[in-house]
Amino acid sequence: MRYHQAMDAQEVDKRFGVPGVLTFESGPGGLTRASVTTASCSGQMYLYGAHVTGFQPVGHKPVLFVSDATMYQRGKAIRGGVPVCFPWFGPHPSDKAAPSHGPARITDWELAGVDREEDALSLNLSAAFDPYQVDYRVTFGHELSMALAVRNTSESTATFESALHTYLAVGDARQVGITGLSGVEYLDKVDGTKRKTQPDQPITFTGETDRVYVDTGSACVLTDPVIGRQITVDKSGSRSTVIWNPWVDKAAAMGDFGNEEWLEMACIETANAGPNAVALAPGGVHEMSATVTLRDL
Ligand code: TA6
Repeated sequence: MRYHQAMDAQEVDKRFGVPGVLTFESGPGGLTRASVTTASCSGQMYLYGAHVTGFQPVGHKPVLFVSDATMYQRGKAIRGGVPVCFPWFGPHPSDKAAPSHGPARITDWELAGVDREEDALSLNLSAAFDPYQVDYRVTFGHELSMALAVRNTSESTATFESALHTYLAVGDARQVGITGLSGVEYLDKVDGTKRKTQPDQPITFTGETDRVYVDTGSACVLTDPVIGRQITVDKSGSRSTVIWNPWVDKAAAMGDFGNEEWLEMACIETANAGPNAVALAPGGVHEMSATVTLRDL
C-alpha cells in the first residue's frame, strides 16, 4: 500500500508504523514526519520533500543542521537537513518563476515501503517529475545513506541535475577543515563562477563560500575540532560536490535562517550539477548515493 499525502499521519502510522522503532506524526505545518529509533541511531524525515531532518548515532551529537528559523509550510523548502534538489540545481535555467533547486524538495512524496535490517531501517519513497520517475531510499543505521534513483520514462534523452544538499552540524564553521578535493577544479559562485583549482590544502571558511567542484567522485571529510569529530560524506554516481557556507551577509538576508546560524553549519552536497548534468537515455536509470559517517577525534 503506497502512502500519499491524502492519508493523514495517523493512517500512515497505522499502515507503516512499528511501535518504538518507526512512528509517523503530524509535525509542524501539518507535515507528516517519520521518527526512526534503531539500536544504532535516531532519525527523522518528512514525507514532504522526502526531507531528512535528523540523524544522530547513539552516543553522538546530531549530525545534521536544521535552522531554528525554518518554515514548515508547503511551497517552502525546509532549511537544513538534506534537501533533495531535482531536476535542476540552483535557479531554473530559463524560468525565473520556477522554484530554486527544483520541485522535488517542495513536493509530497509517496511512501512506497519500509525495510528493517539488523539495527537499521530504510524508508523507500517515490515521486514523479515528468519525464522522470524517482525512487529515494534512506537508510538510518550506523551511517546515514541516501540513494536517489532516477528513471527517464520518455522516448527521448532527458538531461537533469540533482543534489543531496546535506547541511552538516558543526561547532564553529570558522574552525572546520574539509579535505578530499585537493587538485579538483571548481566553479566559484562568489567570484563570477570562475573556474579555479583547489590547492593541496583543506577547504576552510573565511567568508561566503559557494563552490561547485566538478568531475570528482571523491569522498569528503569534514574535521570539526570544536565538537571533536570527523564527518565523512562518501558518494557514488555523483561527479560534483558543492561546498557552501552563507557567512554573515547571506545569512542575514535569508528569512528562514538565523543571523548567527552560519557558524553552526557547513554544506557538503553530493551532486551532478552544471557541466556534470546527467543526460539519461530513454528508459535509462541513474543512481546517485551519499553516505554520512562519523568518527570521534
Ligand atoms: O548549494 C549552495 C546553493 O546553491 C547556494 O547558492 C545557496 O543558494 C544555497 O544553495 C541555498 O539555496 P536555497 O534555494 O535553499 O536558499
